[in-house]
Amino acid sequence: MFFLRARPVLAGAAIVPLLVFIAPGNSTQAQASIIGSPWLLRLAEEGSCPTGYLCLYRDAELGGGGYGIREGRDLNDFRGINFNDDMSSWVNAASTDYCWYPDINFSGAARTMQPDSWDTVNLIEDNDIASSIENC
Ligand SMILES: [Ca+2]
Ligand SMILES: [Ca+2]
Repeated sequence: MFFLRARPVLAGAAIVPLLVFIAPGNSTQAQASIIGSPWLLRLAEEGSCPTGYLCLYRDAELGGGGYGIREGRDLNDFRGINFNDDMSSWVNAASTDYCWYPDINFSGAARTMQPDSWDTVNLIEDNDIASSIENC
């Protein structure tokens, strides 16, 4: 006998927090130095990007969660936030240019992310290789 599985119903009243400040005390030492800093947001699964932040997402179409880095801050090594070679889309809601790099410590060919722009699907050759970002 077959049963049709009901589609999950999204409760209209349920409000999913778009942003969650990273609580201190998470896992590794490497993360501990960054986690808890108000300039680094953990983005929810279906997060939007707040003004003044550069947002990096794990999946295409700004999905999969990720991180928001407050304008003016750099991240030289994504391994420290368990995000190395994961980025598949981004939004630059900051007011300055940001660059991302395929290697840590701002190495490799820079890709520019202009203010008020986004890339919902990284090019195949750019997918899942980003390892650092900086104001540029
Ligand atoms: Ca990815
Ligand atoms: Ca890389």
